[in-house]
Amino acid sequence: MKRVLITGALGQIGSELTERLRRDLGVDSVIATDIRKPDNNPTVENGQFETLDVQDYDSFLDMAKRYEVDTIIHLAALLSATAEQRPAFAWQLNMGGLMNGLEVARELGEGIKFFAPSSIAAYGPDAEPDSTPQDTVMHPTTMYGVTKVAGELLENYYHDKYGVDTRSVRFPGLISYKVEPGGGTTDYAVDIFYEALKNKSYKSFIAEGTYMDMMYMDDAIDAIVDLMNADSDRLDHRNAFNITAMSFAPEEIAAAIKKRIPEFEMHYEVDPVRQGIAESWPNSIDCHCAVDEWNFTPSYDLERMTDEMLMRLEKKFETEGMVAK
Ligand code: VAH
Repeated sequence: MKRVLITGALGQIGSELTERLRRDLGVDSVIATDIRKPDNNPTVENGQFETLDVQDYDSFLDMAKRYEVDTIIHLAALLSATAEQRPAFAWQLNMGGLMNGLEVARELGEGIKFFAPSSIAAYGPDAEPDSTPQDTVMHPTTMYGVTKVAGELLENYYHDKYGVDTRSVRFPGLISYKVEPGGGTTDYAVDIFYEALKNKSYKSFIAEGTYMDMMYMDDAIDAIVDLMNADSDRLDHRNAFNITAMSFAPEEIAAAIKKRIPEFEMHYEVDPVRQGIAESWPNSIDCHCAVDEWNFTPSYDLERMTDEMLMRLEKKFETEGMVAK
């Protein structure tokens, strides 16, 4: 990767990936884009930033050519819960944006690297729920999951037919402190930290006993960079590799927080829509292909992540003047 265009750069993943690539490649080698250009935002202020609607193919192609990029990292998409509320728009944005990105990569010529994330949401309720295999039935029952399976197939098509160097991972739920996620089913595992510090209690919209794969954001960013730098010839499952760092249920992350904040109380007010989405996903996935093909090695487990999140959020609250009770 020498010059990278990132879409959805203001999002939970995009903001941290932009910061990392600016550090690794240099500020002038990263073009961060998103649909809007907010004031006082580090992703906008700390390097090259342009507004881009990924549904506008001509603007997408013009920007990629103008900056002479060799890599496109396409993150602009709706997440699971929002997509379930607006399925038609989710298909239009998630698939229209992805198609435009792949067409831009094809137009730029052979060997352009292209990353767009898939998700554990690509699986459905008829897949083996525990240690779900890399290669198995993919019958998602959410619009988000349908766009993820279709996206994997599209990325493989553009690799096989046009030589676009497409690569992807099936992300689990991602936990971070810098930019809050929006519209996801796994967002409870981020919200709980904010509420634990602000109110010493949390009302979970996901029920006890609901296991989902999760990962701390530092491991997710490392995974994207490692995959994009991996030897292309080793990549059999390029779209898309299962990756995960841990699997837990709400009561387990609550217990980890309670060990550090004894007065913390966990309550439940289950959201049937997001609970239904969560129940259609695996409890845990098998990621040996990522380990074998590009040495995937996460470093945060539940305990280490809990320490990190509480420490980082306490500092964030202090600098932003938020009250941690
Ligand atoms: C979501 N955070 O909840 C995303 C992710 C595996 C979950 O795709 O929609």
